Amino acid sequence: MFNLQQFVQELYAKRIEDCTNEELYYALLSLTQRFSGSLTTNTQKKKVYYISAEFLIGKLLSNNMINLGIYEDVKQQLADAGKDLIKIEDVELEPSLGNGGLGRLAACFLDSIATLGLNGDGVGLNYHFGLFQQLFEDNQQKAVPNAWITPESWLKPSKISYEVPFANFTLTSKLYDIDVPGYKTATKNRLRLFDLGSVDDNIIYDGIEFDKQDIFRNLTLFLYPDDSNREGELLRIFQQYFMVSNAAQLLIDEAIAKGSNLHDLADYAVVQINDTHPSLVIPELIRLLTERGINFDQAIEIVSSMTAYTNHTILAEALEKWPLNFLEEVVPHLVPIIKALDARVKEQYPDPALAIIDENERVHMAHMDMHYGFSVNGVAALHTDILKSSELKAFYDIYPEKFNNKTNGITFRRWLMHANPRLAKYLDELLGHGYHHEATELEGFIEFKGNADVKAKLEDIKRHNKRKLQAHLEATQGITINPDAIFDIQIKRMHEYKRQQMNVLYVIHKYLDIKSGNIPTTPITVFFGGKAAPAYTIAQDIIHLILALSQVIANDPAVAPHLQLVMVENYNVTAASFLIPAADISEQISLASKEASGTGNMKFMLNGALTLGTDDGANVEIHELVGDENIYIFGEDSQTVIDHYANGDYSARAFYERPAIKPLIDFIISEEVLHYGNEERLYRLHNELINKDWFMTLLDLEAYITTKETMFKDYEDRDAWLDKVIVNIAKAGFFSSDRTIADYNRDIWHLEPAQ
Ligand code: 26Q
Repeated sequence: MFNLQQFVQELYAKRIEDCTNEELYYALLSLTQRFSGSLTTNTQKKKVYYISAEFLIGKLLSNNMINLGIYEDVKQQLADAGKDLIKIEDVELEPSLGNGGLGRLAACFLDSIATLGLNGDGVGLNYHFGLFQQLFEDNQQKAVPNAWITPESWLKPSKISYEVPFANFTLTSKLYDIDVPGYKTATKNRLRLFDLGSVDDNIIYDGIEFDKQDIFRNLTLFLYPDDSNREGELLRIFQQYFMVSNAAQLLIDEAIAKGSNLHDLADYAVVQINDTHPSLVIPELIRLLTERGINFDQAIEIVSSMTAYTNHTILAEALEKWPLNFLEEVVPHLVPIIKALDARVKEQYPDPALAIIDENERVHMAHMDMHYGFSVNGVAALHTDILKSSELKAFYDIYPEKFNNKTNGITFRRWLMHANPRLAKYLDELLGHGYHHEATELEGFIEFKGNADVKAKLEDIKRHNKRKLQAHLEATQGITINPDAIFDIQIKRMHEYKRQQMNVLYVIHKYLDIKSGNIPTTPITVFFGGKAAPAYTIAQDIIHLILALSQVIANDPAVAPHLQLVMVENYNVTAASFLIPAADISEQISLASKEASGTGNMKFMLNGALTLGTDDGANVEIHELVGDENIYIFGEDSQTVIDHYANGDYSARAFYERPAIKPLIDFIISEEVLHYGNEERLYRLHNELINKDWFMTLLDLEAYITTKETMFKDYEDRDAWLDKVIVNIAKAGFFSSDRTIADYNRDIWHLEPAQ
């Protein structure tokens, strides 16, 4: 038993009772760092370098204390002194070093790599500002800079520094490390974030605008606030090259230190390329090896045997294709290498679909990865199948052995133990601790189907979590919610393919239905949370509609007691950990074929929410695991959707004309909504839905409404509903990122675990 009182006494010469939450946060930061400092770093010969432009790690205090095995103890000792850990956690600024799923996945993976005792570091950039902070003003999103670095933080400066050559200058990097302790392991790994000393926040003006050309001062200033729409491409290339050149130099140095002669580099290092953002690591490694005396052919062979690529999307606009002349402007020394790689491909495969450099002189980063890496994986079974059968079919035809699926996962340390401690504790009581290390042991929970005591306890826990969310929203946003309502939650980046707009149309349907006298048995609260890329106009319009509509409803006394619409401000990892445990309904309603996997779906299921979703991404696997009875699936399947795109035969207008749909769409530009809204935004969205609707909202709208109504009806049968909840929790074990990482290691990395 560790004595926190004594630690605090030595630090501040006073008792816990007399400390502010801020003082206690810094005490716990220092305590946690002391504990993780005593772990040894993994030293196995071969190491995975998980290179990623994003690591959405979120706040680290509690997560690290859980992994170090001191969380319960510290929480109790604080409580004994009248202090609430939740309030202390408030002091920590969230490192939002990612946009969404891809970045959060990287963070879960680091936790699991360390937990499995594998030798593997994350490598990325030390952005001074994470994803912008979202404010709502005049019912619109406003983006402001989101600082997270404080004088005392998790970042530890290292002595490591590299020279990174660009066309007209060379930059000198500086490496910072963040410790990554595994769950109750004796070893740790690191997140290695490269920075540039000359970066300067004085170049920021007007929100998150800054001078995009001043590379010395802006290189690591901001994470790109961009989820598939982009701007400032040159800066993006500067960032990517800076990241991968540092990573490549680091891995070569570490391998040499362990005895590599570079010809055997693949015995020391394997690189996982997280989407195409780090793809320049391939030509960079080839360049560095040839500089060190290895001939070009051999360098290609070595690099090809140690690089593996993960694809996270089939959206064409998100696949990076850099103009060759941009690369010439930023990294001219890589261009001859890329051209040579392309020439070899063209010689062997004349099919233009396989080229690295296309006829418009654009460099297809994913093509380079597939030709010159040894593994290509999708992130859920359906996604990998679609890659093989359509999006990347030309590559699958020539390299079938490279393709493999790795269904995503989530770390249960953060998304169960930390976010939902009551549920975790209850599962411990019923099942023991085995599932902490082997998550599929949660299956044992199935035995408790039909058990009235267990169901009563689950109701209790959900209610407690709703109250926790209630307090959080009251404190952060001044919003009052009803903890007796059904909580229906859609939280994720704002994007048309995710179809938040379809959910809003349901809310309009429900609003009109209540007005016509159909009062729901239990009040319904629909929550949204999500940021929109600043350049993504329609996504901003959808946020605007949600905010305006929430005012229409709140100000209508006939409806407000029965229906509430809440748009959570600044949705981030911290908000997610309050929202997910409180949910009854998990909205996973993307247009089938478009959501590569989704990982929120897994978090909700684990926390006892039932999924309302399309057969898309990992929903398909959730569906298979829990069975038809325990999930609410609706809508056209992925093949039908793919055919609609191929035939160009979807007509939004034809659906709009249907009597069940027209009044819902037209309500967007009704007097009621316009009273709180902006005419330009609302008319633009209205027009988009009728005349374009690229992501086919209206195709599934009627099925969605029907299925959601069924769900609300089923909610009333508490007994049957809670049986479904039990099945969902019991089957969630498959989605532990420990399983995903074990799969990556078995099929791709082949690392030895620590002894
Ligand atoms: C690209 C070019 C220029 C600037 C930015 C970008 C960019 C940035 C972020 C492109 C894509 C992203 C993020 C993608 C992402 O989060 N994809 C999600 O990955 C999850 C983990 O695999 C999946 O679960 C989601 O389905 C997928 O949407």
